[in-house]
Amino acid sequence: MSTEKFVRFPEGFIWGAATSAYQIEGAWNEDGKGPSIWDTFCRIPGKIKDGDTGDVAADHYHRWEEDVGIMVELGLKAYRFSIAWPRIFPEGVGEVNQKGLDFYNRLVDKLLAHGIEPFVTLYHWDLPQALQDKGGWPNRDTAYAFANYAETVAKELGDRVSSWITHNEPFVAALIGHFTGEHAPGIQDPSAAFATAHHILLSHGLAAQAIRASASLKPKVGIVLNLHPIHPASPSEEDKLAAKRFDGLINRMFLDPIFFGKYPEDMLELFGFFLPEIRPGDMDTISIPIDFIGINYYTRIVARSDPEFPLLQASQVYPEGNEYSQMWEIYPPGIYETVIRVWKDYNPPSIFLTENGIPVPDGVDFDGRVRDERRIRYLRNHLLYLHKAISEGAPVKGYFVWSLLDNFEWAHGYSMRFGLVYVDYKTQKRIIKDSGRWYAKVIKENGFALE
Ligand code: GCO
Repeated sequence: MSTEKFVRFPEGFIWGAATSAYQIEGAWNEDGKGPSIWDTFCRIPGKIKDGDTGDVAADHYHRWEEDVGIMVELGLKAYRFSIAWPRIFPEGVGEVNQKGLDFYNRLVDKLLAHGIEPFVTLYHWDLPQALQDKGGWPNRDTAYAFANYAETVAKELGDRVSSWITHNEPFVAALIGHFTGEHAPGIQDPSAAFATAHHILLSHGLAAQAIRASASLKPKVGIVLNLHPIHPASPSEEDKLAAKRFDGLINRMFLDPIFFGKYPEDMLELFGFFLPEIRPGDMDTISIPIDFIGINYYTRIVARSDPEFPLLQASQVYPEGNEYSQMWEIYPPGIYETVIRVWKDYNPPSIFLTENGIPVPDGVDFDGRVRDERRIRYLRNHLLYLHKAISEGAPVKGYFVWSLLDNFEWAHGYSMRFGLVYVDYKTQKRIIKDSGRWYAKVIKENGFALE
């Protein structure tokens, strides 16, 4: 008799993988595409490791058919990808570039032909440079330009696509793009960062309205946030306050306006003066009911009081003895903590885990295989905790691995590999890693056996 326990997911659970346009497409100036802020940023010396750019990336713009073939081989039920705004509107607004739309038309048709559900992200950080030249996200007009772009895409794809994500990780676009400056457009100004946060949130609400008004298939609209459990480094009151502040800035600053139509009081006290003008109606637009929330979960944050640290007077610590990847602490219970918290505090109609994954310095073995056992362990342990949240009732409908392919990891360039599929950047050859084979089996069996 087998004593094996099987971790079974709910019937119809949506197993997917995710990518984003700038990280995989390449073809940065083909078929009428305009430059994005990432095209510009990558050309500033010192911004990206080894001077890498997304000019070619994983060449997905040319290899998309092969890539869909790989998705079929893995048995994916869904594929989350983003649309490059500057392919559709090279100038951000104005004339539509039909060739750009056609690329995504072909991709969507092919996915559907194979029964793979497209989850479309409208903004994964590649703002048209032309809009940056007019002030970018700190300029309120960008929110209306985004709604116009969302409407155009929803009219074109909305007869076949039903799952729409307005934004990916507004916290990162706002704070890392405009406060730390490690991401495009590389600005270091707290007012620009909070103006970006507010205008992105506003544009989310405007885009949700535009999608619902223009798509012919009944759309499901959501937004993707990067969320972290925040733990105090010690039980001291100071460190608890530090954790509360981190939680405020990273989590509540985005969750509260979306679900409650207001910014958290403690954050307004700390940063209120950095916010731009909030016009009557803005908070209602931002809190328009959504169909799902997307959670990107990678790691937790351990916080301690740190008077030297700008904005928060709190900083992150990395406790010794814990397990780390090339980028972050590995903390599988955090996926459970995050899902339960979002469910209990915000009660969304449904939840998708829209990203989860790990960078591993993968290499190809002599026999052509990529044995990324560490990634398998990471995914398996996180899925175990996700399963626990689901079995307690959390309405999690699907899970997407970040990422389908190794790709351009922003300021880290090509030095971080997140893929289920290895990409040899010299030849663009793809190899399904052991984790990809493992994930295919999980999808097929709708779960996995616990050894
Ligand atoms: C993000 C982005 C991805 C990253 C991934 C790994 O969540 O930051 O959506 O583009 O590549 O998270 O850092």
